[in-house]
Formats: sequence, structure tokens, C-alpha cells
Amino acid sequence: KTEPIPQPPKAPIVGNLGDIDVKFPLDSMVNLTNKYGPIFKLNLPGLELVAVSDWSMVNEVCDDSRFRKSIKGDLEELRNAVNDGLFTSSGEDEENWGVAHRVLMSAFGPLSIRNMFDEMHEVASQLALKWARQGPDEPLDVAGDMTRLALDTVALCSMGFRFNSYYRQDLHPFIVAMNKVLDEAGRRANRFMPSVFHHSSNRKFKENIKLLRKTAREVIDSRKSVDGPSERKDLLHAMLSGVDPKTGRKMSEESIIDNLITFLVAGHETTAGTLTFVLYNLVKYPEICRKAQQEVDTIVGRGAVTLEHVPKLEYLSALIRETMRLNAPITAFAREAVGDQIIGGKYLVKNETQIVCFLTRSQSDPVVWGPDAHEFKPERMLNENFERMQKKYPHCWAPFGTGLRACIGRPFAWQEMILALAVLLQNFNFAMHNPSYTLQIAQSLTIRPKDLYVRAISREGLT
Ligand code: MNH
Repeated sequence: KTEPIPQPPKAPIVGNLGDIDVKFPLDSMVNLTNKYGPIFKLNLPGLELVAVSDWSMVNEVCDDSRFRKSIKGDLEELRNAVNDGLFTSSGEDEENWGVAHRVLMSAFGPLSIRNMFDEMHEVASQLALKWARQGPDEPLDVAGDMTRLALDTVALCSMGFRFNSYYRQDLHPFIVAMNKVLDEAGRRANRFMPSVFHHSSNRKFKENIKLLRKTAREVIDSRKSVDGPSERKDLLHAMLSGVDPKTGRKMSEESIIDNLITFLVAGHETTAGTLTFVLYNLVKYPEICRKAQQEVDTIVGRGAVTLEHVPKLEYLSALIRETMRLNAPITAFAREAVGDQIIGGKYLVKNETQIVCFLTRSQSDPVVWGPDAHEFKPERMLNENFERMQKKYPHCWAPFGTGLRACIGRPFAWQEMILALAVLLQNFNFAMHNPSYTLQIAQSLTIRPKDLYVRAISREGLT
């Protein structure tokens, strides 16, 4: 016996479009969840979706044997730029996904990530240097400087390309084009009128995509011309030389371009957003900041942060995990039913219906985290507690997605974030620039704090 899925009243033609604020969907999702409960349905132009937001249903929808990743919506629009690259591929039914996945799994594995440490350290030091030079009174644009960190790091480590974002006032043309493509992909997905009515934005969309692909192609060409053999053992090297053990195939040049751009897209806003939320939490909770700093002082001391320190900085890991629990930068991921499925014991979801897993809610489900689920408590994320929770409540913490289509860049991002935080905590004390700041959130594909400005007060000479 099934029950109908709750749904807000539909308007003629546009359905539930009016229920989603396209500039800030997070807010709409929170309101709809408050009003309609842990499962509701929306009819949007060209897309029917079901949203689930308690732990038990999210856990169910993570089951790869009954559900799979869905790319309907923004991701489908992004395919105009990066086709069947890893992030935007429909999955195993596209051969390029399997080839790229298998070729890249080891290149994103712990061993090769460790080889990227020095380059990650170089970029993190540039950030620390910039903040030290600004002095203790200057309002620092955390989101902006974290974006510079993440972009420079992923471009340098994946393909040896330097954006040098800390050395220029304006953004690199590639970054400008990428941001425009991302914005436009989001707008296209939420547009009521078909794209043929938007000639000029279509033209610009295409031009920007062309610039992205041309730049990526130039990076590949220049690598090939010096490859003899190149010393760099980065992701680009893995893609150019790797052979898929299953099919014996190598990645095509088009697929390499798709994935180079994908790494920049998938690897910068997410990492930057997380670090910006962490900084917010550090200034908001001085006691937690002090503990984090104490850990860095004990384990790293005054010398340079090294690779060996990273796994020992357990409190920093807990801090990042707890930040991602309450403010997952990707607030939701989309799945779809493989065949008709019944979820929550009573709701029928038809074959291929999109099911959005709303992490902002599912990761603070009191059933899992208790009555203080909404409070920021890094202790609950210390390794032992974290592992116990994940075993007891699978997918209760899933900011990197799930299963076969989970984030391939997780170890990369983790090392980068721990390192950056260690360097910053070692060198600075932090304070809010405007003490009455209250958290506001900006949203595009991801979320991050809006207008967060902090002051960084040097603790002692830079190391
Ligand atoms: Mn990442 C997939 C979150 C950093 C490259 N990433 C995903 C997904 C989430 C995610 C969620 C699954 C999306 C979905 O189901 O539709 N990623 C993050 C977060 C961070 C992050 C929160 C940082 C913090 N990601 C990175 C970095 C890179 C990267 C860094 C690359 C250098 N991510 C990817 C790729 C995929 C992905 C590639 C797609 C993997 C696949 O489907 O095969």
C-alpha cells in the first residue's frame, strides 16, 4: 500500500517553478522541507523531482543497486562544456567514464596525492604571505582568497599550470570564462523559455566554452612537446600515458580536455567553500580555534608543515568534517530510480525519477546526531567517533557523494585543506573584521559564506 508524496500546489504550465528561488535554492529547499516534511515532490519545466532529507531515506537512495546518479538539470547543461567528463557523465553506460575512472583512480590515490604535497605547500604559503603582508587590520576577503588557493592548487597539481592568482588583481581569463560557463549552465537549467530564445547568452556561452577548451588543449600540446619523458607525474601525465586495464584503451584527447576542465570546476568552489566555512567557524568559536591551534603547535611546532604531519592533525580533520556536516558545500546530490522503487516503505518513485538527497538536512538528522544535531561540535567527528557513526548510520555524512560516483578528488581536497589550515593556524590568530557579522550564504553550484571578512594577526615570524 503506497501513499502519495506530498507536493506543493502546482501552477498551470510552470508547475512548482515558483516554489524554488533560483538565486538561492537552499533557502527554498529548507522552507519546503519545513512545510512538507522529509519527502516532497516538485514538478519543474521538463523535470519531476522528489527531494528526501532524512537520514534513512537518503541512506536508502544511496543504494547503487536500486538508484544511480542523475545528471538531469545543471549537470546536463554543463555537458555543453565538458561532455562525458567524470563529473557530468551518466556513468557506466558511457564508456569514457569507465576508462577515465580506472585510469584516474590511482592518480588520485594516496600515493600520488602525497607527491603533490610540495606544490600544495607552495600555494598555501603564498596565501599566508599575502595575509601577513596585509597586516592585522586589513579586512581579508576569505572566500576570494580561498578560491585563489583552490584554483591555483588544482591547476598546478593536476597539470602544472600556474594561474598565479595571488600575484594579480584581476582573475585569469580562463577563470572568468569558467565562472561564466558555470553561471550560464545554472541559468539554462532553471529557465522556463527554451534556449532558442536566448541568442546572445547562447553565443557567449559557446565562446566561453571554446576558450576553456582551447586553453586546455594548449596545456596538453605544450606537455606533449616537452614530454620526452616529462618529469611531472601529475594527473595530466596519468591521463596521457595511462592504459585502462579493462578495455586496453587510452583516454582520447577530447576526454582528457573534458576532465582537465572538470577538475578545475569540481575542485575549486567545493574546496574553497569548505575552507571559508571553516574560517567562519574558527572566528565564531574561539575555544575551538584555540584547540585547533594547540594541535598545530604540538604536532607541527614552529617549523614547516610536512607530509608526515597531515594524518596526525586529527582535530583539524574533525573540524573540517563537522563543518562539512552542517554546511556541505554541495548541498544536495541527485540520484534516479533504476526501475520503479518504493522508498520510506510507502512512497512509489517511478523509474528514472530524479531523487535529490538534501544533505543540509540529512546530515543534521537528530535520529543520527541526537538533540544537539544542529550544534557545531568537532569532537563528535574525531576519528573514532566518526568511524563509529558511519558504521552505525551509513551515509549519515556524505558531502563527497556516494558509491561508484563519489568524489574522486577527496584525498586531494583533504590534504590541501589540512595543509592550508595548519599553515594558517600556525601563523595567525583570527578575528571577525565586523564583530556583528551574522552568517549569510551565497549559492551557485555550491554554497559559501557571503561577505565574510576576517583579520589575520600574525603570531610570530612566518615559517
Ligand atoms: Mn569532488 C564528484 C564533492 C573536491 C573532482 N565531488 C563529487 C561529488 C561530490 C563532490 C558531492 C558527487 C557529485 C554527484 O553525485 O553528482 N568534491 C566535493 C567536495 C570537495 C571536492 C565537497 C572539496 C571539499 N572534487 C574535489 C577535487 C576534485 C574533485 C579537489 C579534483 C581535483 N569530484 C571530482 C570529480 C567527481 C567529483 C572528478 C566526479 C567523479 C565521478 O563521478 O566519477
